Amino acid sequence: MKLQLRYIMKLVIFCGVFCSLAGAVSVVMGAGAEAGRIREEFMPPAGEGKTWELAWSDEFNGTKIDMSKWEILGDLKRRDGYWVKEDSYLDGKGNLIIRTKKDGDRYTSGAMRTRNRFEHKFGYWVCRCKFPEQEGHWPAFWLHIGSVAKVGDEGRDGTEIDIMEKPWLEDKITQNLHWDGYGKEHKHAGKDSTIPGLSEGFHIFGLHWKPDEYVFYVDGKETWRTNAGGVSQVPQYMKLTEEIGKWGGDITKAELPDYFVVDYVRVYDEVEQSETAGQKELIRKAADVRPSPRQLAWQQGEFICFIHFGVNTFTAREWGTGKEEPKIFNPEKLDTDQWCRMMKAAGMTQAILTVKHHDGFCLWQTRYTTHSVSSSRWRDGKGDVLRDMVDSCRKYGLKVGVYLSPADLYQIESPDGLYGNLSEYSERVIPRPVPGRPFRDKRTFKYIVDDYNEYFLNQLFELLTEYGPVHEVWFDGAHPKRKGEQKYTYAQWYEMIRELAPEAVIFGKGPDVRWCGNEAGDTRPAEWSVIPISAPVEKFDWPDMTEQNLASLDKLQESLSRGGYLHWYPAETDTSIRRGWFWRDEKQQVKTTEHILDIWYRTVGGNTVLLLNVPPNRDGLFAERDSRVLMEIGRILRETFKSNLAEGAAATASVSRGQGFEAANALDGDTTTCWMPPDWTTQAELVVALDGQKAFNRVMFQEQIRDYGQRIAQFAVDAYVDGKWQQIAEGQTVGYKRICRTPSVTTDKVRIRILKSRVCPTISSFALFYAPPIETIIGNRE
Ligand code: FUL
Repeated sequence: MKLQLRYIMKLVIFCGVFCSLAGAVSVVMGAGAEAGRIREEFMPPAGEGKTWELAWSDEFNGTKIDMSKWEILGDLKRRDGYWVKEDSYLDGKGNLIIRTKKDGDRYTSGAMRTRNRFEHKFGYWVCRCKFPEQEGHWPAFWLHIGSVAKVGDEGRDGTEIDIMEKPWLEDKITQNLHWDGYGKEHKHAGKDSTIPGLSEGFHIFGLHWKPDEYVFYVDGKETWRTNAGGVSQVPQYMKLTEEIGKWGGDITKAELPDYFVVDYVRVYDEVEQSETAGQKELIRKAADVRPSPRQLAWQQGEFICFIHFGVNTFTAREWGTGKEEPKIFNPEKLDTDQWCRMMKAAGMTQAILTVKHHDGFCLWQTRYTTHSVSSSRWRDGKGDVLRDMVDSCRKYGLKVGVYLSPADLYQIESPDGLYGNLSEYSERVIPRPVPGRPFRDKRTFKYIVDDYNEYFLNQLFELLTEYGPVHEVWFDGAHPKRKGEQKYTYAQWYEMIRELAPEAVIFGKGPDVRWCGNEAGDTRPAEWSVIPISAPVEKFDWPDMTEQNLASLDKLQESLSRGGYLHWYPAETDTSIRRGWFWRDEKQQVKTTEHILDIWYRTVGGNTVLLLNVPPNRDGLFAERDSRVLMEIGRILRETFKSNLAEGAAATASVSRGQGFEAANALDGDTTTCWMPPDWTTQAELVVALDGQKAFNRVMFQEQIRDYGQRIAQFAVDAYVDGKWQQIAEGQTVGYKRICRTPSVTTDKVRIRILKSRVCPTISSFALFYAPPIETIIGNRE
C-alpha cells in the first residue's frame, strides 16, 4: 500500500504540475531533467543568492532499469558473495530492488553504478530507501571514482564517499570517507549514527558536497559535517550496492531473499537564483500591478478613525432592530470638535462616521426618510451629526468618510419600508427631487433600479454632494436580516461614487480597499496588496477575504491558471478601542494604550491602514478613558517618531541599477525616489552608515509602490555590533511601510538584507527611531 501510494505521488510530482506546498522546498528542474517541478521533503540551505536545481535523478519508474543512467554490475565475485545482474531490477511500482539471495551454494546480490554515465561534483546527493531485514549483507549508497586509488593530494583528487552503509540490523548507519587508495597509504574518516526507527520503513540519506566541506544528512537532520581529506574536487559517480560479508553478520543465518528497496536517487546543483520563463512572467505581472492615486492617498493616511454612533449608543445594542424610537437619540453635549481634537492628538488623519448603521437610523438630514436625526429630540430635530463632523474635520484638517450600511432594518421592518419590497426595476432619476429641498449640485443619474436601490443611491447622492469631499465610502458586508431577496446594484453605486467623489476609495464590498479579515486587530506576516480575483474588477463581487495566505505566488498562479486577474487591493484593519463597536456604558472594556500601540505597529507598520473605532458616548463625546488612550498613543508616537536617527547617514548597496536608483535615494526623504537593483536581482543588501553611534529600537522602511508595485517577500535587518553583523529583525512583506520593533541597539551601521523579492526590490525610504520605554504609560489597564 505504502509503495503504491508513493508511486502515485511520484507520478504526481512528475506530471509537471506547478506545485509547491507551504513549508516544502520546491526546486527548479534543470535542462535534461524531467519537466515540471519537484518537491523534496528537505533541502539543505543553498548558499547566498543560490537555489537548487535538479541535475540528475532516477525515480525508478517503469519496469526496466534505465541503462543510459546505470551500469548494472555482474557477474563478478565480491567479498563473500557475487554481484549478479539479475539481482538489480525494478519492481514496477516505482522502486529499484537490490536483492540478496542464495543461488545454489553461492550468495548473490545486486550492484549498480553511474560510471561514465553520470559523473559529477558538488551538490546535494540524495537517496530514499528502505533497508533489508536480514543479516550477513549490507546496503550502501556511495560515491566513487578511479582516482581514489591515487596516493597524494589527499582526497582532493578523489574520495570514496559513503553517504550510507548499514552493516547492522539495529537503527544504526555509518558514513565514511576513504582516500589515498586502499593500501598502506589508505586514510579514512567516518561517523556512526544511531537513529531510532531507522531500520523500519523508508529513510532519506543525503550529502551536501560543497567545495570545502561535506555535510551528511539523514531524514533532513545533519549527522556529520567534515572536510576530512581536503574534500574531493573531481567528478564522481554513484553506487547503489548490496555486499555480502562478515561486517554485516552471518549470511548463513539470513532468511533469503532479502531486499534493499530504493525509491529514488536525485542530485541537485546549487545554481544562481533565477526563475523559469513562466514564473518570471507571473512575477512581472504581479509587480506591474500598482495602486490608483486614490488608493495611494488612502494608504498614506495610515491611521484613521471609525465612529460608530447612532440609536445603538442609546440602547446599548451592537445591532439595532430597526424599530427604535428616533426620539431616543439625544446627544445633548455633542461636540465634534472634541472628537477631532482627540483624533488629531492620536495622530489620525480621517474620520469615518456610521451615517447609517444596520438599524437604518440616519445621522444626517436626509430627504428620503424621517427615520433620522430629524425625528429625534436632539436640537429639536434640527441637528445633523454628519454636518457637525464634516465642519469640525475641515477645521482640524481631517478627511471624511461615510459608512452607509446596505443592510437596513428600518426599511425591512416598517410597513412601507423599501428594502425587499419586491418593487419593479424601472428607470429612475437620481436624485429624486423633493419639494422644498433643492440640490445645489445639478448632476443627475438615470438608473434602472428598484425602490431600495433608488433610496440608497439618493442617499449616496446627498452624502457625496452635500458633505464632500468624501474620501472613503464604507460598505459593510454584514446582514442581521434580509428580506425579499433584495439585491444591491453595486455597479451603479460605484459608478456614482466615482463621478461624485473621485477621490473616495470604496471599502469592503467594493474595489479599492479590502477588509483585513478580522475585527481583533490581527495582522498577517505577509500582507500583499496584489490580490488574485476570479473575475474582472467590473464583474467581481468582493467577498470577504479572510485567509492567511491570500496572495503568495502560488495563489496568484492558481488564480491566473483558472482565468483570474490580479488587482491592487490593500487591506484596512478595523478594530474598536472598546469591546463592541458602539459605546455602551463605562463598564465597557477599553483597550490599553499598549494594546493599541501594538496593533498600530503591526498594521501601519505592516502594510495596512489602521481604522480604529472610537464610539462617542450618549453625551456625544469621546469618553474620558478613550480620550486618554488616544492622547497617550499620540504622545508616544510623536515622541518616537520625532527624530529620525538615520538623518545624516550614507547608504551603499550591494548592487544598484544605476543612475536614478542609487542607494542614497532611500535616505533622501522623497518616497518617490528609490534604491533599486537590476531586474531579477532578488537578493540584495542596503547598508546604512549612520552619522555616529546611534541607539534605536525601531527600523522603518518603505517600498516605492507608486511606480513599482509591491515586491519584497522576505528580509532581515542587521546591526553591526561588536565587530560583526547581528540580525535584529526579520519579516516577509514590506509594501507601503514596514516598521520593525527591535531590541534597543547602539551601532553606527545598519543593514537591510533583501532575501526574496519579486523582480527586484525597491526601497524608497529608510529611517531609525527610538521608542521610549513603555513603562512611561499611565493609561488604562484592560
Ligand atoms: C460589521 C458590522 O456588523 C458591525 O456592527 C460594525 O459596523 C463593523 C465595523 O462591521 O460588519
